[in-house]
Amino acid sequence: MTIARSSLAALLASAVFALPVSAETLRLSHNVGDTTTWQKGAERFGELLAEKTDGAYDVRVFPNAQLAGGDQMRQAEMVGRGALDLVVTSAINVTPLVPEMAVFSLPYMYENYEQVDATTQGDAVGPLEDILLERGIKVLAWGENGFRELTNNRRPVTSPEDMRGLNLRVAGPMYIDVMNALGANPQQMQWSETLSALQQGVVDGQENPIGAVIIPQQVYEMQRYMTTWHYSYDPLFLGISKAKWDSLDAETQAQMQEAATEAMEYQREISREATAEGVAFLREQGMEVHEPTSEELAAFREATQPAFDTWAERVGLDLVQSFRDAIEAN
Ligand code: X2X
Repeated sequence: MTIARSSLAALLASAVFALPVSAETLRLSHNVGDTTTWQKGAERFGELLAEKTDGAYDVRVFPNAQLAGGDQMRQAEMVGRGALDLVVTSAINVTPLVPEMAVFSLPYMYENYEQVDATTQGDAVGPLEDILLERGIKVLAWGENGFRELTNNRRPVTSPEDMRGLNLRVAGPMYIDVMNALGANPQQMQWSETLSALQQGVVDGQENPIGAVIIPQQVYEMQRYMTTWHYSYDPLFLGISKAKWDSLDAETQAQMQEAATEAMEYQREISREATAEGVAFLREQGMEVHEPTSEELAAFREATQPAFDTWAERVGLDLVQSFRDAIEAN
């Protein structure tokens, strides 16, 4: 009896010790749907973090900016003051808080992915990471929304003249100026409201990256024409609230950093793959896709130059130059 009882106690004790320490769940907010590469990158981060910390941490992903009441620009500010642990969002959404973040998306800043990587995967982003840290956001890694392409329901767009009078949904303030320079009628709107606005014809069109957003969010079901004009590039970043980061021990920080780097590398890869296969897929779905010639691209670049100049001033000419230097050194 006594023996049985003590072995039962031993059994119970070992069972208790065998249970994993209960995990701390971190909340991660992003502002597009759960079918996107943003979601997949965020989920991959959670898996890797759980793996590397032996289950001490896991991540719950909340799409569609639902933790910020659907307001995609509010997420960064919430992470900054510690109201959210983690965010995956695009640079555009941070421009109200940190105008310098518009540097990536200046019209025709980049021609290709090599130029992009020369900045986002190198030292050029250092000053931006410093500014974000001052605002309470520690950047862990850079991912990719992508080159933003135009879709609309009115007509094929092959020149700046075709843009005149198009009612376009845009994500942020810089794109208002860019679209005005092209003679379109831009309107800032949450992404969470855009799909229904397109469906109901409230706006004629929008612009977003093919692999990360247009295909997974089935924009092709509401839009007939696309122009792959690569007019603006938009990176993502995975960031953590500085307060939360500072509360972690050095080992956990290193594990989290690794998880973030690997997850955003994966996220960039799947976004680029989906984009590369995307135009053929969109044509199969019935979209009419125009891939501009270099002369046509030059016309768009020239027409958007005034918006570039205005926003280069706002961003800071030194920062713009440092990006150009990094691109050229590549
Ligand atoms: O709102 C958009 O267009 C999106 C999803 O690309 C951004 O978050 C900037």
